[in-house]
Amino acid sequence: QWDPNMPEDRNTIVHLFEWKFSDVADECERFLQHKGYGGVQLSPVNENAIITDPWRPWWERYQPMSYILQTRSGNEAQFANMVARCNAVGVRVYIDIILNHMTGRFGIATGTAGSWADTYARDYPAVPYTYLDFNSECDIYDWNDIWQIRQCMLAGLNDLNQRNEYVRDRLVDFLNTLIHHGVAGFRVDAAKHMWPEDLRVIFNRVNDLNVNHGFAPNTRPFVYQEVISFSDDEAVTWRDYSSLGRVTEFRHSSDIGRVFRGLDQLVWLDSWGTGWGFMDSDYAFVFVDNHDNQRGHGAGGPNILTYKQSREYKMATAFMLAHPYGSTRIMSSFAFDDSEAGFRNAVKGTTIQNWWTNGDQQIAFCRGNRGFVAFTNGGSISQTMQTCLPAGTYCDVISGNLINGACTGKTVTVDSSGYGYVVLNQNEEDGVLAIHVNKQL
Ligand code: QV4
Ligand code: CA
Repeated sequence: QWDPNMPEDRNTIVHLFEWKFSDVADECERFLQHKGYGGVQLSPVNENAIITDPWRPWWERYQPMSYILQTRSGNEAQFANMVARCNAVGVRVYIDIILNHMTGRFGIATGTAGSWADTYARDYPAVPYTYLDFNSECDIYDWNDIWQIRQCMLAGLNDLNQRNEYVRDRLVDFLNTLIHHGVAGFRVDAAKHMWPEDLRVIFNRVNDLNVNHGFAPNTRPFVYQEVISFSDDEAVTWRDYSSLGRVTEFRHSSDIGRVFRGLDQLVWLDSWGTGWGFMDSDYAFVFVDNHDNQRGHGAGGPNILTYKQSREYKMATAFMLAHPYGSTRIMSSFAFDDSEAGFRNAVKGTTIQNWWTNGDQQIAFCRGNRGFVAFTNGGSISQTMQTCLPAGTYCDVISGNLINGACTGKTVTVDSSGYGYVVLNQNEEDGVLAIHVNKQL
């Protein structure tokens, strides 16, 4: 389904890439609940092959050995404890699930739970899977050929056959174990490489979310599928998967990078979303960068912004969270700052109003009568603007925060007609100003 199953006043997932379960639980309790985040995405939690050349790379976690919950992040007991602690403070847990394949092919493999596999023979006794459970031993060389994309080996990884009832049962059992422990949904790795009709059967068979973890009866897991596609002319597009759940919108990642790198003008952001050729907002799962394109893997190329371009990255993240388009995720490498997520929670359910632009690199807009945000990617802003907010003095959550009733950053005083004097100098640390009803002096 398309709803992330978060508490009413929350949204936005934080990807805690490769974090240990005990650290995740601490983070939920100490920071994430207070900063208004709705959930965490974790790296794959089932046993993976131990890769030693190169030594223990991050991507070994994308080479499953079995569905035993034991990885560098912790074991099943630690997993169960973490999910319970996060749910108890209203932070939902989403798991990166690899249904498409098992390991690469390099002879005998040992896993993080001590399991053994013969990767050439495609023998995984810990599941168990044998060669009968896999598709052909072909490589994907033609990315316009749907059959190759789905039935051959992505990056040389042994490709599971999800049409096979035995395989379906193993995958459903795995997902049900995660649901039993209280997860709220799944990031579906390499969804593009599986037939949507097979995924439909698998998702339809998994249990409802666990009511003992605070989910309403009959709640279905949130599903967001990794499908990389930049044009609706490609062999596989978001349309093939949107009836199953949300789909990653990689054009959002690439285009937001272009814009805040200054390769495009902010003025064009008035049609952000379907106006830029993106999929419908209700199906879109969006982010500025992901764990792949942050590392030069996957898609997006040189446009992608990461924490290394800190000013542009922060502005792009602020824009993504200030804009109503899609369901959002940020990376844990992004400095944890409650400002933008608090803004998104405050304006949840409102639309964009009073779009303002100087015609070039400056924009501002209201989110209903609950929030107002201004951006500059060139030149200073210093003028009276319609903020749509009730009269009062508001604390800019970008340059500071409201602490014990005092604002540590800039303030904006709004009159009874909603107008306020907005100052945003081009030499400020962040080219953003954001005020909302929950941060009024
Ligand atoms: C190598 C050769 C192959 C050869 C193979 C033989 O390159 O040509 O056939 O050996 O065994 C690693 C290595 C890769 C190696 C492969 C198999 O990088 O060189 O192949 O293992 O041993 C992550 C990494 C990959 C990594 C993989 C498994 O990004 O580099 O591969 O984990 O460890 C497409 C897809 C999209 C995918 C994206 C990266 O449409 O679905 O590529 N994204 C997801 C994840 C990503 C993950 C995978 C899919 C695979 O987001 O993190 O790949 O689970 O766009
Ligand atoms: Ca496949």
